[in-house]
Amino acid sequence: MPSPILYSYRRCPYAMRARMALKYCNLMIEVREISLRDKPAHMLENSPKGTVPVLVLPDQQVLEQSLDIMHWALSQHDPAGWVLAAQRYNTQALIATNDGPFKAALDRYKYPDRYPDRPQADYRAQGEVFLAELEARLNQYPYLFGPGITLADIAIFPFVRQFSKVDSLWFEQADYPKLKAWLSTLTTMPLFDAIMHKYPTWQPGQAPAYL
Ligand SMILES: N[C@@H](CCC(=O)N[C@@H](CS)C(=O)NCC(=O)O)C(=O)O
Repeated sequence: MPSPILYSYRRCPYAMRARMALKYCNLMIEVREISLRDKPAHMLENSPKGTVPVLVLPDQQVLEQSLDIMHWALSQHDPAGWVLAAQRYNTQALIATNDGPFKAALDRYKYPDRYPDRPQADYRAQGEVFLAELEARLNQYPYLFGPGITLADIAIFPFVRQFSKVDSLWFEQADYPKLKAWLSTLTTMPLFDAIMHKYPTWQPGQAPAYL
């Protein structure tokens, strides 16, 4: 049986969360690293909206939202119970805040030239509303919804990581001790290291590379 095919972009936080779940569930997944400026025809045929990640299953079903890919992966195999834990809590609202207002602030903070209406520090302050919410949660437990990782931690940390890297000197001195410890735990997991492997940009006809 052929493997599912993942169109991915290494530095995209949506693709990172999908790769984390796919690697964790331990299936053979073909990874096709793309260039955002030159998207493969096969990817666009399957998902004309042109964002990554996209997962094409052997039965031709196409999953084109990172959260759908995570849920599909965890429905295949979820050894540490990321979904079960997530189902007990209202993780959806926190993920929606991440993907909505926090992501909007992150884009503006990261690319202030594209959003000249306000100074960069205002965008950072907008993002900090979410960081403070996470810090308050992490004051109670090491992960966002308790003592163990849930899908929400994996869905959110790539975006916080990106925020932390916009101005790492600022982040280092910022007063979010629990958030920093959480981010450090997640980014030093062997799983994260594995999904950040560098693949050359995929070309049609190339021998498959696997996650
Ligand atoms: N809602 C989508 C968002 C994915 C997304 O926006 N990915 C960005 C890269 S981080 C992308 O592919 N943008 C298209 C482009 O830049 O051409 C998901 O969750 O998968």
